[in-house]
Amino acid sequence: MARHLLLPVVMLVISPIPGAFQDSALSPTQEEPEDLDCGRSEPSARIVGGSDAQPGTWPWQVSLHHGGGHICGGSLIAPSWVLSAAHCFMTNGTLEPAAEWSVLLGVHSQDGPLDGAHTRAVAAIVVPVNYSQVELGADLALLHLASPASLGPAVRPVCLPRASHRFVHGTACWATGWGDVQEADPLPLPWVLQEVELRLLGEATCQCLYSQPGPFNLTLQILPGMLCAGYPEGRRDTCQGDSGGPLVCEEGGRWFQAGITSFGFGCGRRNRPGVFTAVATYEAWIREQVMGSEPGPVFPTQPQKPQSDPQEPRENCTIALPECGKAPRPGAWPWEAQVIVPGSRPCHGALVSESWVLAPASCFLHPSSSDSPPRDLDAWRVLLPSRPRAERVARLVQHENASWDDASDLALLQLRTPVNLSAAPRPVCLPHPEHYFLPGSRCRLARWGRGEPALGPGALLEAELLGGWWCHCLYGRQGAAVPLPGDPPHALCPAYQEEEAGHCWNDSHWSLLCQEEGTWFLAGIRDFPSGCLRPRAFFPVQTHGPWISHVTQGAYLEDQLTWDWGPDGEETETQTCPPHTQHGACGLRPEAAPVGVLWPWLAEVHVAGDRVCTGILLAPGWVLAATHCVLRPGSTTVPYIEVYLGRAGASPLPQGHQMTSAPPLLCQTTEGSWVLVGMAVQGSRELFAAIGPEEAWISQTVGEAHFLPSSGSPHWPTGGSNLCPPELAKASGSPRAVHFLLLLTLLIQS
Ligand code: 4AZ
Repeated sequence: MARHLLLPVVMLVISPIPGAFQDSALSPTQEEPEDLDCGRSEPSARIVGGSDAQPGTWPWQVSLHHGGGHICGGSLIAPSWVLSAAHCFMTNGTLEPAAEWSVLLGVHSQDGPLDGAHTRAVAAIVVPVNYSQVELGADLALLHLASPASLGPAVRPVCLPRASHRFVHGTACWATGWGDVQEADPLPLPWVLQEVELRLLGEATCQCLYSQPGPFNLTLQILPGMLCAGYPEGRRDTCQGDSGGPLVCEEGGRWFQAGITSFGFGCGRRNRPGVFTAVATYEAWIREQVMGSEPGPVFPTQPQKPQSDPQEPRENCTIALPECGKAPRPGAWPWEAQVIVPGSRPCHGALVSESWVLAPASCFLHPSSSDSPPRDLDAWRVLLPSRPRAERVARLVQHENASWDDASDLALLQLRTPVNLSAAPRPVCLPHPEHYFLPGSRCRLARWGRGEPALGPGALLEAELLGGWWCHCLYGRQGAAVPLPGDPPHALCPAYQEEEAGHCWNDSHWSLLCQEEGTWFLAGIRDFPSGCLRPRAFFPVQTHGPWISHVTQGAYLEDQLTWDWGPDGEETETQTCPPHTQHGACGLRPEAAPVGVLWPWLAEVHVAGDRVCTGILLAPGWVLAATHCVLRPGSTTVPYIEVYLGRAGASPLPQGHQMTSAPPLLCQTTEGSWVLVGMAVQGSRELFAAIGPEEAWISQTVGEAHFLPSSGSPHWPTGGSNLCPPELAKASGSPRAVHFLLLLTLLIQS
């Protein structure tokens, strides 16, 4: 991977590519004198999804060091020449000094003493003049060694293909390197060279895959001089640190270097195979650079020319679909796992790969010894859908912050025997850290952890995701910056219908599943301890994607599938959160309000079964309404009153009812909070009684009512204080009667 250093250029050559895209002057059948053998390795027996190579299998593989560490791979093509990728040596369009690089040859494990390996200094680095960035091709470089390598069983050159050489697509070839084993997951000690078998993909197939919108909705143009290798379903691939290394294919008992690891979108992602520099295309350029060097690289004639042209125009274009997150119907979750620990109730988790189940760590933490879980895993069992017998557990890995951070209350359980994935069991998809679940996404709650669910039957558990700004500000701090779409959020807020019940369940046992294009993602776990604050917020799972991938080496992290960001997606300015009360941000209006609720503090006050007037929610227990609406003229007895929250304006009033009072007057502050400034005078839609003069009375009666400071908000009429009704949005709540106390005022009497 290119590093970001800007260094002076010393002894570097940039050279043109003569006839880069055409055949060389040598005819393909013409045999050259071969004073050097190539492409032979000891018969024997990361790269993503690879395994340890045997020493001596890939004797041309070299490691390029800079600043004391491995940066890129390369291949020995002649005693004094190494082939690699241009992007390894370029920073901001400038080549780095050759003197800063060294080449390690004959190395297997890069840990400890490098037995049998030797190092060479680099005399010069040559890069094609037309190289600018990896996506535009010509990503190759030649390193001239200061002194020739000592050839032996562990150090031998690879054969190079002529421009006329045809590699048949579908051929199984091998990529090698010391690169990351997954995105952002370095090869662990002892840094043994990794190998992975990759299939060559025809240009049309590769272009078809890269034309599918992928991460960030991007597509890529595959250019002449590039070749692709891998699988539509991903999972086996090269990754950062493998760049510059070889992709080799065996023909007639010798290994030919078909490609140089160049780039890709991420590593091992679906429909995003690795992109390599097609070495054959650059035969002439390579010959030109090494001219006069003896012995030079060897370009043997292709042993057996394929019968038909493998680059024929018609190739099949089969894109891979997600292998995770498919459910026959909502609620029938094929990843539902129950972990049975003797002596306690089952703990609900989710299958995330063939071998791993994700569940809350709190299920397995002993209350007495909070940080050391019991390790008698022999008796533990995992129940999975459609599996006749319970699975046994081999290992429990807790998140390092599990015991003190609710957002990290996660553990991974490894099954002793991997399960065959089919319709069931099937893993749930996990989001990458940059996933942005769109407001309005269709979600469901699913059981999570131990204990009885606080909600009723499954039908009630449908949920819709609310806007990130609104959710963040409701739970975040006043003035806190709101994460932009694509930055990991701190909370995910689904709006869903709860049972009719006066209680607020505090320690719920739910996870949040969200759907994109029919594929379910585990988006959130355990809601925030939020009392009665609505909507509820879940801890996002996406921040844990790298940890889950690292532990499981194969959990199904899936790219975002819907990208219709709408106006939110265009937002690039940092926004800050409005003022807060003890109940959350006040005066916040949900952007994508479900069921048409625009003003979450508006209440319907139903009086004695016939009249309806507008109320304003000031605090969890208090609604402000106009006296004329509530009391009959001359009467002092309070009639029977019901207050409906979360539906004002969204649903029609019951038959025979009519709204008796006009809506209140709200003004928005510069920070975005809405402030109640007036209540409509009886019979008028234009005249309002100011709230300001009643501040003392309201604040004495309703301790928790939140008043904004009267200065600094030039947006509303002066003459009164500025009352901000706390946001207690029961934004999606079912219409239901709440028998809260009414704050009945004599505020508005004509
Ligand atoms: C890199 O950053 C890199 N999956 C190399 C190869 C691939 C992606 C990234 C292909 O060097």
